[in-house]
Amino acid sequence: MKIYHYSKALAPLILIFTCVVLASPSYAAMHEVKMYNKDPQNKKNRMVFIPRVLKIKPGDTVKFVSAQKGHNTQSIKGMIPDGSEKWRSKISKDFELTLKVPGVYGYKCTPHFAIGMVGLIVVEGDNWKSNLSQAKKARKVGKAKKIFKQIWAELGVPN
Ligand SMILES: [Cu+2]
Repeated sequence: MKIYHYSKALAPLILIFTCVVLASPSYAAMHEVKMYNKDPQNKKNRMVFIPRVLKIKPGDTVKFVSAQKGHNTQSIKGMIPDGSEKWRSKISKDFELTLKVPGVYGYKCTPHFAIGMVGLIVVEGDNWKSNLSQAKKARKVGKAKKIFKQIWAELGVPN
């Protein structure tokens, strides 16, 4: 029987594949950052990314969810590590981003940068602080300056 021979030939391969998957030390995780006009937990918090600070492992994916319309995510110039790629998503669309290089990644909502709609992703690793001082020096506008001061304090690396 052909089918029998076919599955018999595949069985070792399937076994090997299963072992490799199970033996992997960790799966790349998926995280969510939601984009809101108003924070559902605190209505006074307007135009926000929730969570504002997110720590992930190298290779993890962040999904920016357009929970309320009118927002996007864009890396801030000078606020991502060397060897990583800048990004800019479309307004009111979900967007997935996979980050591999340890470091801090500052980002903004393009239309709401000046009113402080910013966030930070930390990709953990021994050298995650490698671009920290550069990120702190990068140009920020309006209320984003104040929000990043809060973010550095939250991270335990105040100015
Ligand atoms: Cu926005």
